[in-house]
Amino acid sequence: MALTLAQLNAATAREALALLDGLYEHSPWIAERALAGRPFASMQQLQHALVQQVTQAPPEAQLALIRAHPELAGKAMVRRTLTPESSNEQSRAGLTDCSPEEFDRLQALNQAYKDKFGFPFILAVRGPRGTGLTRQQIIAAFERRLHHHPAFEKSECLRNIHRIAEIRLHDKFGYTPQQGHEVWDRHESLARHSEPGFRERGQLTVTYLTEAHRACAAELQQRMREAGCDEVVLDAVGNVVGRYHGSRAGMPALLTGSHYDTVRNGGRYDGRLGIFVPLACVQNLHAQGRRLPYALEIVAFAEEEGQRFKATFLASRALTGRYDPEWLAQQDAQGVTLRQAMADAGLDPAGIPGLARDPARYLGFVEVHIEQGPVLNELNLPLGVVTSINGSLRYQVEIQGVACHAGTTPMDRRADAAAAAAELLLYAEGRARQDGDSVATVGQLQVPDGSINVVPGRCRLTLDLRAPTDGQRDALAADVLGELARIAERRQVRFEIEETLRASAAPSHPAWQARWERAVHRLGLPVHRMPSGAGHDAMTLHTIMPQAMLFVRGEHAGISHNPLESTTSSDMQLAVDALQVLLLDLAAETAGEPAAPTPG
Ligand code: HGY
Ligand code: MN
Ligand code: MN
Repeated sequence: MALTLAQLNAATAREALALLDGLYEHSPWIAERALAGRPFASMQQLQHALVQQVTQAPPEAQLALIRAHPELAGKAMVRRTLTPESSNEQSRAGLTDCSPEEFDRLQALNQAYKDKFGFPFILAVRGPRGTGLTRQQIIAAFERRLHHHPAFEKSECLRNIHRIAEIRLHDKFGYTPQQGHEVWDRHESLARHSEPGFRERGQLTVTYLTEAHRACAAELQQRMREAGCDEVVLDAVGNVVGRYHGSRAGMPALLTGSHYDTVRNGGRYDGRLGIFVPLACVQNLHAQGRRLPYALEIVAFAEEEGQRFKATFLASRALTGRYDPEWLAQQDAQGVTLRQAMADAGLDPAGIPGLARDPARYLGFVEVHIEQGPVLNELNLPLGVVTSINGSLRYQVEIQGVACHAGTTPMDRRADAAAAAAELLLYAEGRARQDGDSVATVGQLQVPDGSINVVPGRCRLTLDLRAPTDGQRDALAADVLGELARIAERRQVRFEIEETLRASAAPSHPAWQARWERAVHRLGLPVHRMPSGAGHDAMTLHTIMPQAMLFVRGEHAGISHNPLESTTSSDMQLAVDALQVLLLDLAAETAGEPAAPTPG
């Protein structure tokens, strides 16, 4: 019989503790202390209370908790002395069916891990989808984490312990994050489309208007129709736009969405989560035959990452009327122009001006996105509310020195383009550090046609400079570009520089930020407000309409632009729930009903 919140809140302390038995391996003290916070308004609130007990516990108690766990495929499994929960989890992950090689590998990893860290390796083997990791994935995680710093690894073990407890709590409440599972699965399906050279290696790369990109567009159109969108179109720049009509004709619509292109060898959730979460909300409304008073327009933006062509955010800029026709002449690495790529994809640039949205016809823009950073992961919070998106500047630089013999040219006679670039890189790194919250990155650095025995005559590099305000961003850029000139003078090299992106910092609109805060609060979760270091389509829409974003926790310290990018179907479900609350609250507001109070 599934546990209910009412039952848990009404039980005696002893009964309640028994109802939560086994959540944390051999560690009832956590539930016992958390239960002092009853009554709980939601399972998420209970879960956060449990997490807080561990977070606030002294280090030795945290270590004891970790050490209370069995090894994976370890002695306890062999002797069948695992707790019922661990036995269930390890058997579901196939750890009871290891091949001799796998079993030996796991024993060796267990030993090496314990020798290095002094506690057992903890992994939520039910995985981010809750259905279980494969043995290969478990061994790969084991091998990867063996290289971590001890302090980080201890935190990673605690995060996995909380994930194990979360799944066990779901089991006790008979709770299934069903839409979270479906959203998770849709990411897996869309990730099947990847470009040659990456696909064969199991890597995800989808850049603007490639065949893989067009396959994604086709799948997204199908997903939008399946969800119940009344209109689905592929627009002139390749955006997939789904519209779920409202009940009040002529009322401004709510715009939402995110991008479906990726960086090279990127993650599966960057951008795409902000498409599938609102689609899940449309699916709910459609299944209930329910209409919001306003239309909901979901845009799967075709290009945000600026990978194939220099132009970045070009898809959302088309919607804000800031598409620059000169971009059409830009060429990709194979010399294909953007215009040609559009023609090959059957897209007509003549249709682009018509994509500009009239802000008067929209209430605003909301975007759901993975955090792409460590904050929520470290706080053990599934959701965060964005306060502002950092402003950014991007440049392409070519430094020209003199190619000459590596063996005969004395060190004081060189105009070494790569050495100049290296000096600039280190300066930019140090200068950004000075601000504390600025960032500077040289993401691409190459010596075209270089040779091992030739002093580099040319060096190409990119600069990505960001800061919470435009003023701070511009000061950083002025110093970095000034240093480039000084380095060039000193080293007798020349340089050409092209600004390829200038995106202003985008503070969240207070009313829309408050809507997200109310939604997160309504789920019984703490409201954590935070800036976005990453750029998003929301910063483009910001130029013509109010916007605010919701962040979803990433696994693996929130790593992103990396195949390790991950989030759980449980957190995806909470993002769907939060957006659902925002949509229904907005419907009530637009119908003249008072909004719920904004949390502190
Ligand atoms: O680079 C960014 O911040 C975004 O992922 N395009
Ligand atoms: Mn990205
Ligand atoms: Mn993104």
